[in-house]
Amino acid sequence: MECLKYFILTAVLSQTLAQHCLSRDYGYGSVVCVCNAEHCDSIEPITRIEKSSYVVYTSNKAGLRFDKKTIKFDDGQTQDQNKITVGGTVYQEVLGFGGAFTDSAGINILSLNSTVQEKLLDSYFSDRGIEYNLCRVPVGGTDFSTRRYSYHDDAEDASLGSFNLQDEDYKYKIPIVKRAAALNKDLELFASSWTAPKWMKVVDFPAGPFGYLKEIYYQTWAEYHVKFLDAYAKDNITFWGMTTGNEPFSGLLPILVPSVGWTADRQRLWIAEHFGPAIRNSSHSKIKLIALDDQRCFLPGYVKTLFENEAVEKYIDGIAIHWYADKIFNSDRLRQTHEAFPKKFLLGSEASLGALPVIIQHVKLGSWDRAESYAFDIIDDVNHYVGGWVDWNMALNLQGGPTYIANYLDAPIIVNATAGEFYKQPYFYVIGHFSKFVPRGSLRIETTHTDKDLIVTAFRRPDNGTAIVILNRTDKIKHVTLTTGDGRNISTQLTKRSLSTFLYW
Ligand SMILES: *[C@@H]1O[C@H](CO)[C@@H](O)[C@H](O)[C@H]1NC(C)=O
Ligand SMILES: *[C@@H]1O[C@H](CO)[C@@H](O)[C@H](O)[C@H]1NC(C)=O
Ligand SMILES: *[C@@H]1O[C@H](CO)[C@@H](O)[C@H](O)[C@H]1NC(C)=O
Ligand SMILES: *[C@@H]1O[C@H](CO)[C@@H](O)[C@H](O)[C@H]1NC(C)=O
Ligand SMILES: *[C@@H]1O[C@H](CO)[C@@H](O)[C@H](O)[C@H]1NC(C)=O
Ligand SMILES: *[C@@H]1O[C@H](CO)[C@@H](O)[C@H](O)[C@H]1NC(C)=O
Ligand SMILES: *[C@H]1O[C@H](CO)[C@@H](O)[C@H](O)[C@H]1NC(C)=O
Repeated sequence: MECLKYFILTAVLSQTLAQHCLSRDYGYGSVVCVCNAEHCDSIEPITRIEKSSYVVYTSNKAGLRFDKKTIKFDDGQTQDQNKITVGGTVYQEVLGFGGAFTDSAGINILSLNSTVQEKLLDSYFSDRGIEYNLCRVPVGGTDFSTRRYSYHDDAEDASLGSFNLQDEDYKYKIPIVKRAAALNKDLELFASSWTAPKWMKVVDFPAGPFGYLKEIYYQTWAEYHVKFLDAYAKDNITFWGMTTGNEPFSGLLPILVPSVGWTADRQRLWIAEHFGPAIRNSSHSKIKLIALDDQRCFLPGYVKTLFENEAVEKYIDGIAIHWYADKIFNSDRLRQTHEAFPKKFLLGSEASLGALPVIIQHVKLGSWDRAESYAFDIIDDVNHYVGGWVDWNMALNLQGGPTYIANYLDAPIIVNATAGEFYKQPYFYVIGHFSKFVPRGSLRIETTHTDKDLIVTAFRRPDNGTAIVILNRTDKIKHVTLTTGDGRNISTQLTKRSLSTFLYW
């Protein structure tokens, strides 16, 4: 009898645990969740609950991951404590959240067996995962490839007669994009180019201060982008958006990242006379064209220069920004940009952790500090008109690669191919606190709060639910009262070093 009880209990426990984090501590402050062929944590699809209750999901340094509690709203008077109110002004629309289908991400995903690959893709895309719905696809190779390449390397030919997708597209990008799209029907994609073929560029060694285009190839480079869209369309992959190219400023610096360098006034000419007309005259004329795709520090100056040209202003739908200089240049630049160009959306198109030269340790398994830096940046961005936030490599190896220029980085999922397992970093959950709960088409809504230690944002979902995300970076428990737009109260404690998403209808 005792024995039977034991077996039933174990069976029941293993059923429940099947969805929970199998945690492992590598000594960097918090834990990773281990996924392998037998086990991977998951999160239930979101379902609407009755008006008398709310749900709160918490992840924290102590090791909670999407810990879910359903609680009744307070009845009657609330205590006098820190107050958060939700509702009032309605701001920008949400475009989506996601990561990038780099060659390196594909290589790492495919280094696992198919059972584990499915778990990884489910974790990112399915309704038992964090439901990524806006992802970036590089046009050709990036520094997260195993070689430098473009789609027309062999011959100088302005007609692009031998333009061809490469093995990397057929192995690491197209099939994985399709599997992801099958898991989330709302997945949308945007494309960004890195480098042009060498022959289109003025000088090309190593990438460097001469990485800009020869003017005779301005039209060719525009048509190259159309050919990319055509080639993917043949494989039934269509794009919601395309940027004017990754990091135009990197192409002016002596760094190895494969790039095309642009000053704002040269790029303005290229967009007005070549890129804009080529795309809008193609069968991809409805695609969103997105300018900048570079650091916040170029705002608002760079786009002001671009939009001095009316044609450019007409062609460009939005502005993409990278996060690498966010600690130095504050988010007021986003507000200024929004106020100057209120019709242009803002999109966070790249972020990653563990970059040189500041940090030598690229991959830090279980770092909560890194998770908090993402949480802060996402909230700070969305509170300054940014409509979407897209991370970089979806999966890297234990070293933070592969990358042919040794530009190793961290990633939300780190793959250990020898063990046949992968590790979900704390910041996988941080992005999930937004991507899972804030669908495309949600609207950011006003919040006010009295405790300046807390970092807060809120959204009205398309199903009229409200999602509120609160970051508690302090080492203190915070007692707060949250009042909804229609006067319901939540008295709650926020655990220290935590990120919580509150949901109610
Ligand atoms: C919420 O709290 C306020 C302030 O204590 C109170 O006036 C109000 O009646 C409460 N709302 C509900 C629905 O209990
Ligand atoms: C993947 O590997 C695990 C053990 O490492 C094994 O149990 C599972 O059957 C494998 N799946 C496939 C599809 O090979
Ligand atoms: C694209 O989709 C069409 C229609 O569903 C299908 O017939 C065709 O085989 C697909 N092509 C590729 C390359 O997947
Ligand atoms: C199509 O191309 C022509 C010729 O380059 C250009 O004048 C026209 O503006 C383009 N159309 C659009 C919608 O950009
Ligand atoms: C990766 O897996 C191998 C083989 O199981 C193991 O020896 C190694 O410690 C693992 N690395 C990490 C960081 O867990
Ligand atoms: C959301 O609320 C609006 C007005 O309050 C209503 O018209 C709409 O049908 C609601 N949508 C859903 C999905 O409940
Ligand atoms: C903030 O930290 C305190 C202390 O651990 C905790 O009680 C509180 O629930 C946290 N707040 C949130 C929103 O998680």
